[in-house]
Amino acid sequence: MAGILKTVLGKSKINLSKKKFAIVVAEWNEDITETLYQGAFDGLIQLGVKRTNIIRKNVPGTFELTLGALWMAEKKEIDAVICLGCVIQGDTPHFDYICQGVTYGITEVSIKTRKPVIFGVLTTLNKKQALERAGGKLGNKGEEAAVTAAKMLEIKP
Ligand code: DLZ
Repeated sequence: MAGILKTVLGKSKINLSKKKFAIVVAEWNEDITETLYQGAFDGLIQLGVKRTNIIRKNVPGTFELTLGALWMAEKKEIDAVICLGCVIQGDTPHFDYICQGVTYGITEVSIKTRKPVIFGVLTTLNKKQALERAGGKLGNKGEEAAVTAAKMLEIKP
């Protein structure tokens, strides 16, 4: 178990057994985003979330995470949304547009719906950096996203 999850499990007071989470997953760079999904899913389970209270929604690419997140966050029964994607820099400025679009988009969904919408998007210069953050030497950012979602529900007024 990763350090961050252990720390949260040790301190957390919130009972997550009745909380419902949506995980929105981009299909671009699928090998990476599947690992992020596994990290987020396993993290939520270890934090006490019921398997049946985790709803997965796939979208084509990271750019579409915004609308996928909005669809999920607008559902009354969903308490928090986790967005997972991986954008790897190429030869054109496409990377910047996708990253900027999804960053603003997810922020807006969160503010509009007043629900935690977590930014679990890797924005890396190459595949090696992505692999390091998807179950590699730098942990699994999907698991960190799950912890962040749980923390936000804990501090929600
Ligand atoms: C087009 C595109 C490119 C070039 N690179 C990525 C990427 O690295 N990661 C990712 O998640 N999506 C990429 N996409 C697809 C866009 O997110 C989006 O699906 C398309 O531009 C269609 O709106």
